[in-house]
Amino acid sequence: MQDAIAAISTPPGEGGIAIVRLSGNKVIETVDKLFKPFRRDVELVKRPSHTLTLGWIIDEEGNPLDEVLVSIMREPHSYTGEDVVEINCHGGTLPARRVLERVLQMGIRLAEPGEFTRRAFLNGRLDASQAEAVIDIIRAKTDKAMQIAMRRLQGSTSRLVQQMEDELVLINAMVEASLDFPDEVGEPDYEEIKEKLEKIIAQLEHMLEAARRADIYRQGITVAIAGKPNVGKSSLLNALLRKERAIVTNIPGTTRDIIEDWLNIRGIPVKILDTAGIRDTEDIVEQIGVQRSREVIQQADLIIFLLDVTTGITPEDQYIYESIADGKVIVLVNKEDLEDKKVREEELQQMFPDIPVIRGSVKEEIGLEELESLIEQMVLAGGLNSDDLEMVVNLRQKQSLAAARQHLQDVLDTLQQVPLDCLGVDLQGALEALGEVTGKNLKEEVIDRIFHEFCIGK
Ligand SMILES: Nc1nc2c(ncn2[C@@H]2O[C@H](COP(=O)(O)OP(=O)(O)OP(=O)(O)O)[C@@H](O)[C@H]2O)c(=O)[nH]1
Ligand SMILES: [Mg+2]
Repeated sequence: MQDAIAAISTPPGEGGIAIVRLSGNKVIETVDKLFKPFRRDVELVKRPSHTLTLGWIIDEEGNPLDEVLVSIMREPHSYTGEDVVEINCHGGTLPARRVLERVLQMGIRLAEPGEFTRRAFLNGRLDASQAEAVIDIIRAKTDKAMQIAMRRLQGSTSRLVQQMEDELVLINAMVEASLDFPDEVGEPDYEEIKEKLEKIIAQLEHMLEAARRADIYRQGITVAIAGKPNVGKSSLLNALLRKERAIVTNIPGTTRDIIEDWLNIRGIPVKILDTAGIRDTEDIVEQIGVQRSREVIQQADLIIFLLDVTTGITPEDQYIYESIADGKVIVLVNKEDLEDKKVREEELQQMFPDIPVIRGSVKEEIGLEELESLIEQMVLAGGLNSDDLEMVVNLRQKQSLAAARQHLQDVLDTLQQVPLDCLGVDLQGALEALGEVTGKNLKEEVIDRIFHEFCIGK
C-alpha cells in the first residue's frame, strides 16, 4: 500500500457535514490514535470493514475537537483499493479543517488533486475512461450530462473498446500466421479481414459521432438572441429563463450590454445571450454595446434571429441577417399577438428559404416550445439515443479513437497491395490507440494530466 494521504473531500462552505478522507498505509491505526469512541472498549483496528463508529476526534491534550462518525473501508473494497477512513465531521469549514490538521500532524500527507481517484486507477479499481467520468459527474450541469457520465463510470465505453480490441487481435493473428508460416498457412483470407475491418471502422465512426453529440450535453452550447432594437430580445431571454433577468421597455436601445445566463433546454446546458439591438447610433455607450453584440453573435453556436411582425422586414433586418447568415439560425417572427401584421409568408420564404421560421409571441408565450425543440434538433442533428449513451467518450479518447480509425482505414486501403508486415504496423498502431482509450497504454504525463483536472479530496 502507498503512503497515507488525507484531504477534505466535501466542498468548502457551510453544509450539514464535512468529510475528511484518508487513504493508504496504516490509516486505520493512525486514526485510532486520535479517536475516542463513545463506547469505551471499541477500537477501529478491530472493527470490521464498512462499519461506522461514533466518537470524538481529540487533540494532543485529549480534548475533543469534534464529534464525528468514522467509517472504515479496508482494502481492496474501497474507492481507492487501499484502506480508507472517512471522518464525518460537523459541517462548516472549521471542524473539518481542524480534524485535517490533526491528521496531518500524525505524519500523513495532504493529498494532491485527484490523488484518491488516481490511486483507484493505479489499483485497477477504475480505468482511465471511468476516472474521467468521475470528473464529468462532478461537473455535470444537467441531469442528462450526469446520466451520460454515470454510464461511462459503469464501464460501458471500456467494454465496447475491449470488443474491438479482441477482433483486432484476431485479425492480427491471421496476418502473423501467414507471415510466419507462409507455406503452411498461405495467404490470409482477405475478404474476411476486409469485412471485419469495415465493421470495426463503422463502430468507431459511430462512437465518434456519439461523442460529438454527448459533448453538447457536457459542455453545452451558446445561443445568441439577435435582432434590431425593440423586437423583444430581452423579453425572449426573460421568457426562456422564466425570470425577469433583463430590463424590458418599449424604448429602442434598452439593452446595451451582453446579458448571459444558463438555461436547461431538454437536458442541454444552454448559455443564452441577450444582445444590444444592432443599429447605427450616435450614443457612445450603445455603439460599444452594438460592437460587442456583433462579436458574441459571431461566436455563438446558434442564433435566434428576431423579427417584429408590426414593423415588417426592414433594411435594418436585412443588414443584420447578412452578418449572421453563415451560422445556424432560427428565425422567430415576434409580436404575432398584435393586429398590425406586416410580415407576409412569401417574404419569409424568399428571404429564408432553408431556415426554420417560427411565428409567435414572446408576450403570450406562443411558439416558445417549438423554439426549444428546434434548438434541440438543430444542435443534436438527430438526437442522442440510449445506445449512444453507452459509448460516450471525451476529447482525449476521441483523439485516440480517431487515430485508431485512421490506422484501420490505412490497412483497408492498402490491403493486398503492400507486404503483410506493413499491415501489421498499422494494426499494432490501431491497437495501441484503442489501448489509450481505456488507459492500458497511457503515458505517465497523460495520466498526470487527467488527474490534475480533479479537485483536492477526490
Ligand atoms: N405585444 C407584444 N409586445 C412584445 C412582445 N415581445 C416584446 N414586446 C414588447 O416590445 C418592447 C421591447 O421589448 P424588449 O424585450 O425590451 O426588446 P429588445 O429587443 O430587447 O430591445 P433592445 O434591448 O432595445 O434592443 C417591450 O415593450 C415589450 O413588452 C410580444 O410578443 N408581443
Ligand atoms: Mg433588450
